[in-house]
Amino acid sequence: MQIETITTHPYNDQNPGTSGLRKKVKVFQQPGYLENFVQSIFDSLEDFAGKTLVLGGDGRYFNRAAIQIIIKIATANGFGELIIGQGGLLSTPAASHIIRKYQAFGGLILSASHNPGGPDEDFGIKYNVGNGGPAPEKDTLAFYQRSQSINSYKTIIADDVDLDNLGTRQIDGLKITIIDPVSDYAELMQSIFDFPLLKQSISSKYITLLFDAMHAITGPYAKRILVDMLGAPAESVINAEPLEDFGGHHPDPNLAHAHELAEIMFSDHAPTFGAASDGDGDRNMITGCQIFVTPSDSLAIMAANAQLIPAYANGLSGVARSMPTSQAVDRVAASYNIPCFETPTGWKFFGNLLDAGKITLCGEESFGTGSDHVREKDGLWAVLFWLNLIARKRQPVADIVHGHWQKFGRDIYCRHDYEAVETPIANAIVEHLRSQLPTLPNQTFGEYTVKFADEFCYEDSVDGSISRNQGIRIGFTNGSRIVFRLSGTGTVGATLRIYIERFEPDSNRHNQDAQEALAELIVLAEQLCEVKKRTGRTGPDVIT
Ligand code: VG1
Ligand code: CO
Repeated sequence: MQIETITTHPYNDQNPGTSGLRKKVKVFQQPGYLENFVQSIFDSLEDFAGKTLVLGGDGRYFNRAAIQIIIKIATANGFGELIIGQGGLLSTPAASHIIRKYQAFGGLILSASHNPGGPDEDFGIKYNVGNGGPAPEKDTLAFYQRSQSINSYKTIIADDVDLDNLGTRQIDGLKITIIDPVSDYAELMQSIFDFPLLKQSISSKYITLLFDAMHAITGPYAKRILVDMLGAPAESVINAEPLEDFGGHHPDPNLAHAHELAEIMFSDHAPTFGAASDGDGDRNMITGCQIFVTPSDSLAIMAANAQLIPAYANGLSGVARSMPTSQAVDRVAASYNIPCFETPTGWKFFGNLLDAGKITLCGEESFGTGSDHVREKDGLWAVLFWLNLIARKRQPVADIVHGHWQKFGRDIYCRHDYEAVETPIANAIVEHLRSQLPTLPNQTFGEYTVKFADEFCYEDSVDGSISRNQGIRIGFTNGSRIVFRLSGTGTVGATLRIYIERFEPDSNRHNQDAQEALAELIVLAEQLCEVKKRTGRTGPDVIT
């Protein structure tokens, strides 16, 4: 094997965000850019010589080229085996499972998730550790610090590796195994859910379904599991072919971007169940005939009914949600007398709690739910969970949701995103909010009195690590909240996210439109942060 050391110069912008390093493809294509970041990761890790690295991505533009580059750098740095998804493909949850199942040292996942793809769009890379989960903050900080002083990377001179033929081959002492990206994951799903019941419910047409893969990674997974294994008709999976540019759309499963699915689910020929997933397969959107389930409600409903699912029949050890996620799951945890943790945004904060067995289920308002079966959020798992619930409860989605609200009350919830705001303006908004924190408590705005106003600081109960500045929270005496934070996944300017919620115990008022029910808090949020005034915009770019 001929190892080469290539001289390079550092780039100053390789600080991973909420979920890895995400930049425009053109940024990643700069000489040495990807190479520097990968070498910085390897330079920050210890004791991996001869060990296994898992490699795969969501198939977006630059995926294949990046994989070839990484194979060579990983080889030169001394890994002993690479496990790669066929065609360079692995969904994020499948990659997490494969790292765990084959006891790999770690993995590199290539994705910018729900961000658009193509030569002028986004690319991303993140490192997952041996538990299958995203590298914790101390690691991502080390990667960034190393990237600021890196001056060379190691690679080998070799031909590109054939990514398309399954099997194991030896290249200069290195073992490369190309695996089917779906098989191990499908087997895992079969071990969690009641496949015979699902098959029966689908073949009897009690459940009719539509899954929108959004031309992203879950197409092959959904076809194998929903169609081949569970017997759903082939046309149940739409936009099933992964495309490098996701067909020109945002592979973001919400009502705005999964509009093809949304239109059908709110039409008079809607199936009983509809769902979508994102670019890398870790997000999920759940809908039923004429109803959209907010991700926060979905998490709460899953927690409340988990015992109906074979893998969770013995109950949950605890649950967790990210801070901006609604408090719906907290009510379930309180009523079941199990712990509920509040973590910062991003899946990396759930890893320790899952590893320590403190939680079984967790989720985020951003269309993410998962459990201890992997260490990432998992889109198709959530879909199968809901299908299994419908089949067991023999109730349509709308009845399940309304029944849940009746029992626990409804946490009416929405998120407003102002995208690509000029960074100095966004920073000034945050500063402006920060400056008000000391004087907000006890102030009254209409029917809302501020109970607390702070910047969320998280102390990990397992390793004691502290993460500061994780979003601005304003809580009211009646349990309502407004949360503000800047996105850590965007690639253009800054995105301001405003999360708004209000608890409605009265079941006569559960069927309100969220925007109407939250109107007063929405006005108050603007009064506090002045995003419209400061940007000259008239409203948010995306409402979820
Ligand atoms: C967003 C979501 C966050 C999620 C993250 C990664 O981050 O808000 O909840 O964990 O995306 O999801 P941010 O920093 O932009 O708010 V994915 O599907 O992009 O891996
Ligand atoms: Co994703």
